Amino acid sequence: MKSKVESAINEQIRREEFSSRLYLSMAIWCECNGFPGAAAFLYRQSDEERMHQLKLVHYVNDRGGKAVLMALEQPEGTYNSLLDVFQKVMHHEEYITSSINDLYGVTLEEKDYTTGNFLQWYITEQIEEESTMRTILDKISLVGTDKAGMFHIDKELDAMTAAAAPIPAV
Ligand code: OFO
Repeated sequence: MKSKVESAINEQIRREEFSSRLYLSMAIWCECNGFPGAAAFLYRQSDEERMHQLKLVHYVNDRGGKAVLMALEQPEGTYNSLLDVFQKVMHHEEYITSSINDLYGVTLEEKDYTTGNFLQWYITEQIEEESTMRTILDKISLVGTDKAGMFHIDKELDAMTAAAAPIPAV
């Protein structure tokens, strides 16, 4: 594996690991602030990000490179509201999408089409995740500060999480 591709993947491993910690931190805030459904959703999302990280780790190692873990910044632990949480989730997912696109760009520059092909999974995953997060964010924005509406959304997030397919082992 070319070193430029290897280090770009290692950067992405760091981002996915940070995503997992960020969503874990958000889940903790939700759990402590009366949103058990949102907490369940974000705990699961944190696990998903860990799976995204591991998938990259195995890929680099299987292709003759070496996955490297890097230092991570401390994720934000305090949020103003559930709206604030999901606005930040959305913003973060948009950032991840653009980082995956940049990584894909590196594989094209380096003519590493095998890795480019592997990254298609992440490109598709980002489309799905952005769409899910946008739907949740729209609903939260719609209810504003209405407590009954917020309660209902939290229940919906709980049901959504319970119905979600198990996270595949990688
Ligand atoms: Fe949606 O963040 Fe991982 O890839």
